[in-house]
Order: sequence, then structure tokens, then C-alpha cells
Amino acid sequence: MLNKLLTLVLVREPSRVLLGLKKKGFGEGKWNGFGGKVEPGETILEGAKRELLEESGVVSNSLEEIGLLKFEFVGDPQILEVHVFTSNTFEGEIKESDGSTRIFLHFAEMRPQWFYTDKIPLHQMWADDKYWFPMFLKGSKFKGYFLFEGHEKIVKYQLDEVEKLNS
Ligand code: 8OG
Repeated sequence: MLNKLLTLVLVREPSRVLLGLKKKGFGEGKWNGFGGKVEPGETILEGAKRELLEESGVVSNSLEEIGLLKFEFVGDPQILEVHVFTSNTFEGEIKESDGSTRIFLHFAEMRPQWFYTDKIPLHQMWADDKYWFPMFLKGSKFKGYFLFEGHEKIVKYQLDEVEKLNS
């Protein structure tokens, strides 16, 4: 079976990272970067850019691929292949979760918020993130494999810092 291709974009400033609270669907209730399925006919990079715009309201023309994460769930033959990107510039306005846009955001999939790098809400993120987020924060590239049992428990994993992704 073919891997399912997904993207994940982490917009960052020197001391902060932009995350969104997922309001429905896969990963509901968790903070995460922005991303989703790569659609037929688009490249992985195009998919990353599109999902970033759809979910956070900003455009980035400087996405850099920094990670490749594979996820398997016990009892499910499908492998999720998540291509992780970062960007330290963006254009446009982040959709805020207060003020006049609140009603609109009620229907949005993600609620964006900046987090200082020493206050990343790892307890309310996917369980694997605590392993690779430190690599991301210090500017390393990484490749990983995680076997989950259910959505919270990791039963096996491998994670390596790499010089190049050449996926
Ligand atoms: O389209 P959908 O919202 O279902 O896409 C899932 C998003 O979640 C996509 O951006 C990839 C991302 N994602 C996973 N698994 C994990 C994970 O274990 N950690 C993190 N941080 N993101 C994940 O699919």
C-alpha cells in the first residue's frame, strides 16, 4: 500500500513558534503546526504552502523541508509520511482568535497562537513531538519512524538527526 503523504509547517521567529489548536478531525484538541494531505496534482511543497494559507491565513515563499516522519498505527497497514517544513518569514495576517474574527474562527479548523520556544505545549501535542521538537528548535534536520498504539501511546520509535533529507 502506498504511503499517505502529509505536510506539516512550523512558522518560527527566533524565540517563538506559531502553532494552531486543531478543532476537529485527526489530532483534535492538540496543538500542531499547519498541514494536511497532499492533493493529487500538487507537489509536496505546494501542498504545504496551500495548507499553511488555508489554516493560518499566511503565505510563505521560503519553506524549507527539515524533517521526514513516518507513522504507523498498530492494526492499520497504512503508513503516514509527514514532510515537515519550516519558515522564518511570511506574508499576510495570522487569523487571530479574538475580536471580530471570532465567529469566523468558530468554523475554522485551527486556532493559531504564538508560543515561546521554552513554553511549547508538548503535553497537548502528538506524543512523538517531544522527541523531535528539540531538534527542530535547534535548527537540525531529522528523520523518524513512530509506531503508535492508539493515538497516545508510542510502542516503538527511531529518530535520527540527518545532514540532508534526500527523500
Ligand atoms: O488533514 P489532516 O489535518 O488530517 O492532517 C494531519 C496533520 O497532522 C498533518 O499536518 C500532519 C500532522 N501529523 C500527523 N501525525 C503527526 C504527529 O505525530 N505529530 C505532529 N506534530 N503532526 C502530525 O498526521
